[in-house]
Amino acid sequence: MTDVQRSLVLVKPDGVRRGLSGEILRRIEAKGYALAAVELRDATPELLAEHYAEHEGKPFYAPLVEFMLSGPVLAVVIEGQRCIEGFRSLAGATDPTVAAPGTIRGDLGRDWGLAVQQNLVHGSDSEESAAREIGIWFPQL
Ligand code: DAT
Ligand code: MG
Repeated sequence: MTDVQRSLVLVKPDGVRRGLSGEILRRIEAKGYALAAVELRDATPELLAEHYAEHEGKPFYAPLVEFMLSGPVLAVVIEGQRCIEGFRSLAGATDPTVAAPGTIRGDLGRDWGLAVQQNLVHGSDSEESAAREIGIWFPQL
């Protein structure tokens, strides 16, 4: 039995724009996770419709997709022991205002008047989501 997992991480357009890609990768590597793939990408509406399918129809869906199209994202596949849960813990709560200090969103996330979607990172939330999302962003893996 092994708990080695892969997870899809995205540094969202706010993180790339603010020059935080390196800091976010540093935290991932410092935690002990390996980088299996890293690519600066422009998302597309089609790709985001797949990626955020679970949120379709929610009030924040359209602004979320628009934000994700506002600039390049850094798409990353990480690998390590229980890294799905582990990265969620590194990222912190969805809303940067309440994300704990020590987390990516808590330390680096802005909360002055910006919408919740500008929370720097995405991380898969289950093994099923990770497999699905890695297939969307890195079909060759
Ligand atoms: P997470 O990114 O923590 O997994 P999620 O999957 O529930 O959060 O939502 C996906 C993204 O959508 C999230 O990173 C930011 C945005 N979002 C979620 N809830 C929101 C809300 N109530 N208002 C605005 N944006 C929201
Ligand atoms: Mg999510």
